[in-house]
Amino acid sequence: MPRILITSALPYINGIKHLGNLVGSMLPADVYARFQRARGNDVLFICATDEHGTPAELAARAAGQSVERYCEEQHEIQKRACAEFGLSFDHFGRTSRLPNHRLTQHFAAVLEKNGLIEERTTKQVYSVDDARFLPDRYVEGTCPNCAYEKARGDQCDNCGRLLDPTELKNPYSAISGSRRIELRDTAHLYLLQSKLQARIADWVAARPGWPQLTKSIAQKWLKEGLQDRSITRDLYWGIKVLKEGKPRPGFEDKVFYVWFDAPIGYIAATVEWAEKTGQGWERWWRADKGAADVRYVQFMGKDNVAFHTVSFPATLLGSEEPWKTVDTLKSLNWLTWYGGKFSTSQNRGVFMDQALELLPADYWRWALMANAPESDDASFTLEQFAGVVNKDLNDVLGNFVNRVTKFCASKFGEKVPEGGAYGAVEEKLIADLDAKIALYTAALEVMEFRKACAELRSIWVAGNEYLQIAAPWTAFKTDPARAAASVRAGLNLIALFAALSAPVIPYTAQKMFELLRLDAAQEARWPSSAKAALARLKPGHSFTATDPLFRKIEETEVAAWRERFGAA
Ligand code: B3M
Ligand code: ZN
Repeated sequence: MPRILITSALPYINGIKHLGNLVGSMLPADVYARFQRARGNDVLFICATDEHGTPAELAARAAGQSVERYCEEQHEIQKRACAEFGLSFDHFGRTSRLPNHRLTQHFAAVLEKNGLIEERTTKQVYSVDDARFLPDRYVEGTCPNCAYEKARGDQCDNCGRLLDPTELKNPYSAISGSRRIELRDTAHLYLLQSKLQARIADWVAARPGWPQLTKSIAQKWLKEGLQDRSITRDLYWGIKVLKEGKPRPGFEDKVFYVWFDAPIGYIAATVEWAEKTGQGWERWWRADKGAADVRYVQFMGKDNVAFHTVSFPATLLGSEEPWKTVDTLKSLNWLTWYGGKFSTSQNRGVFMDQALELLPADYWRWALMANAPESDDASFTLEQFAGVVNKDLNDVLGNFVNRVTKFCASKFGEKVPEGGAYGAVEEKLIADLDAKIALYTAALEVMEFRKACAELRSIWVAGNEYLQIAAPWTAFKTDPARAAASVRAGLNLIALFAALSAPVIPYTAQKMFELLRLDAAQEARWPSSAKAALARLKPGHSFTATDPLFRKIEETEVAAWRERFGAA
């Protein structure tokens, strides 16, 4: 059985994620994981919260909590929201747990042994009043590029430029606001990525199948030439820096940089999963322990691609140990909120917990995946969301299920009717469906989700068209056997639609199986032939006609949500 390892970019711990983050990595990864499981593959789907770095410390401080407590609480909040969205992780770990400490320290040690880590003393921003160095976001000031006055030490939010804290003009401490800032000498560990240039270039070249967005980002970084980068920070919260198993002299108040330990977190979260389930983790990660035939697929937003095509591979390849590296990397563009940024502080956009207060997960899952920001950035608007839900889910899928079950219940009772045989209309339906299922399957296989959703929608449409042509309500008066055959086809289509829709709208698929009194776990197998699918339910099989699967979104609701979420 083919084995597929799937990881989603690890959501940062500082607060619940918005719809853009969700569709940027976790949701498409889930759709893909569900699809591959239904195909009968052995899937391991791993995610975790990314908990180190200055944003975690600053957010904890703002919340008046210790950073340990803050991360623990936020992890639980995110974990719950992910579960409620149906994200089917085999494990949702934490980068602050012990396995990640061990592995991160292990990698640093072997990289150093291989001559790829060097201690360098450089000038860093120091706050006299806070009596500490100010890494990354701990310092703010004027952007050297665009003169924005509240640029952060690691990046300017106005022009997007990545910064080094020492580049800021008029710097001040983000902790105390103090402007008594000096540059002082301090030592840090540098990963000598420049030595790995050829190695990484060869490795990238050996992966020609990468999607275009991924390839172009990797090529851009390689072309600019890999820079040595500092992998430690003057921070309290993080993974301690060791030398031969003991605190490294001069590094007692330092920890590893969050982007060094975060991707190692994929492996560490797999170790957590293994500890939880009693299974082996090495067969997923070590080529010498059976992982050579694992296919590893990563999902992430485009801003994370460089870290996964260059930095993390540098860690893995530089170790000279047989670690599994990524085979296919699916990257997504931005989903915007009415063309702008989602923002907690400015109250713009819907966040994961709020979304589920408004409507069930599948409404969002469908709208987000059908409009996934693949070829370009895409804008999310509540108007478009309501339109997609009302049309695709209500008018097309929901209506189909409702019509078939209600009509059958009223004319034949709540069981699959007997009599009649499939004829030319059904032959055509089957041929039509086989072609569409093949296209849908192929789109999911190459992770083109917008296209996949369009194919799935057209499969639902084909069901409605069939019903229009077969018109059992008319046939019933003159030829009840013909009506029985088409209702039987209709009920079987519900089961087929459920199996095909399950990766995208799993809760609805479950309801569809339940109304047909089928065991969702057994039926979830990927349909290979429409003909077999249409013969699945035998005459006499009972079902339960239920309420509509979806409800429409009213204009008044859209208006109220616009107000609440800052769309106006
Ligand atoms: N935490 C993504 C972010 O929060 C970052 C991903 C890490 S993946 C190893 O922007
Ligand atoms: Zn700027």
